[in-house]
Amino acid sequence: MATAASTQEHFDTIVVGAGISGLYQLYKLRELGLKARIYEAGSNVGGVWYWNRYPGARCDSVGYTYQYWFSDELLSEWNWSERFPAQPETERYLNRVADKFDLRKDIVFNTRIEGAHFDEANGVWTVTTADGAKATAQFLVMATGGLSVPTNPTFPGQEGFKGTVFHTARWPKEPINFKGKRVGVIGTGATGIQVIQTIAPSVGHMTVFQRTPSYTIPIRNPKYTDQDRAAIRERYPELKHFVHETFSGFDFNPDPRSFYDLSPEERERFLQALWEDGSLKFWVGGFLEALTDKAANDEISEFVRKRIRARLKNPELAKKLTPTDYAFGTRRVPLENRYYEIYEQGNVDLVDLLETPIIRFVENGIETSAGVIELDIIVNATGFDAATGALTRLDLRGREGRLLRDVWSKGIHTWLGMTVHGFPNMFMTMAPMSPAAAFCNVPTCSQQQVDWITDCIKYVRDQGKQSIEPTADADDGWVRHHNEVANQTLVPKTRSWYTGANVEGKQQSLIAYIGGVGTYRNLCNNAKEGQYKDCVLA
Ligand code: N01
Repeated sequence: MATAASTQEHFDTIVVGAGISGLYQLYKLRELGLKARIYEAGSNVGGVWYWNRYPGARCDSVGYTYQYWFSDELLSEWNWSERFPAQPETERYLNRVADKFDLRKDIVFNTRIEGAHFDEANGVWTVTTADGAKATAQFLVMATGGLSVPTNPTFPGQEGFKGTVFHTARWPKEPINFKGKRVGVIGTGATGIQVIQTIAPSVGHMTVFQRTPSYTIPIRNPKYTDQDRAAIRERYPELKHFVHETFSGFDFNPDPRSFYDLSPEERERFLQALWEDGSLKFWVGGFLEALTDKAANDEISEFVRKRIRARLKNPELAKKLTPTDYAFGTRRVPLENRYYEIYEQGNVDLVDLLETPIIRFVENGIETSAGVIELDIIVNATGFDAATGALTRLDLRGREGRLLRDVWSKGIHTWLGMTVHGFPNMFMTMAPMSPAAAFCNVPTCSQQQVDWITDCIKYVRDQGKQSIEPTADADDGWVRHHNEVANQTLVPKTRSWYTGANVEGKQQSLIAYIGGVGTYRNLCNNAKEGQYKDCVLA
């Protein structure tokens, strides 16, 4: 492992973050023969899989599409145990990658980067760690993750609560004993649902504080046998290309037929088959009109609502847990496992915050407009300042000392979601205005972006140039295209982290490019083949 004492060094490239993108980026930079260093705030690799170790954390992507494709040896060695691997397995996988490719020797752990400044005179980036150490590099890759800055609710009286508060994205490594405890969970998104359904059977009593119910899909998660794995491996040579050509980075595409090509009965049968797949295929592998056409979406939303209601005996509960005021698929659709049944098992209460809002935290619990609910533990499953958060909280300054936070406060702009005008030689993964920020199976887009960034760095060096930066027109053009595509869909009409609505004061715009992973990749490839004509090389 690299040590903090050597941080005064100069590197060809500094990478911030040792998650899925950062690890692969380091591997690719080494292939180019560059001197590279990763700085990572955590004590180990894994990024989102290192931080989000809450009970029930599980990948909603099928495991064999949620992996690296660059090494046939790795592909042949790693055995996924089930269709949707739980957090420990994915974390083990990323550790295995770090060990196998000897990546740790160029990673400094337990080191948070607080700022990065571009020195125009010398054409270098200087990064500063939380303890004031500095290092310089020609290129900077912000592999800081799209979902790495947790958002905590700010209710009055929080500091006075005498129990324990956890955020799911900062979960301790030691197991928590919930036995006999009164537990409150705030939030019913993908994370809340996983944690609720997992710990509800073992807590004394649980109170779920729900503001918005989710549309969900029941997960189908068989364990794999050797035979299953052998069959899946046979598909790897094809899959490693195909995932990049799809709409959302999985191993399927939306159906080529229009919703209206089928009769209502045929549609019902088609949707039922997708439903029984027990995966996100129901969301992004059905009719594309689900995301663009209100009437089609209404029918699909009702299909899901009917199945949620049917799971609950208590009509009042069914009403509260069934979303009715937004369109299916315009917020992230969680997979669930016996989520609805836990509300009828006897020790779980649902508080609908639209009816009885939280007034404040008190010493012994949470006070809503209906009175105090006594709690020992509060779990905030309240989400993230997505895509922009990890970048705007830093003192990240480009040319003329311009702070990215200020630049984006007037409107987020990027070129291809990977670079920003005014920030030469700075690249980003999982950042705004690329599918990777929300509408992509993360490893697919992460690898595509890292490959593109690596090629771009190589091009600059091969040309004997020092820096590359998109023009202001390039950013403007990408923003226009991004918005045009976004506005053809129903997604911006719903408030969620996809639109920045979950963070006070955040720019309200669709955070991720929704034109499709394959389309995006083609646009990125065109930029490369066109020799980055939308950029200034100096
Ligand atoms: O966060 P969220 P998440 N008072 O923002 C509620 C990925 N993921 O951590 O919707 C009361 O979706 C909030 O209510 P509302 C996945 O991409 C992946 O669940 O704002 N409630 C909502 O219910 C996902 O989309 C996997 O009305 C408050 C919840 O908290 C993303 O992570 C697993 C509140 C936040 O939901 C984020 O999911 C899990 C307040 N003040 C997650 N503030 C895998 O596949 C917030 N809420 C591995």
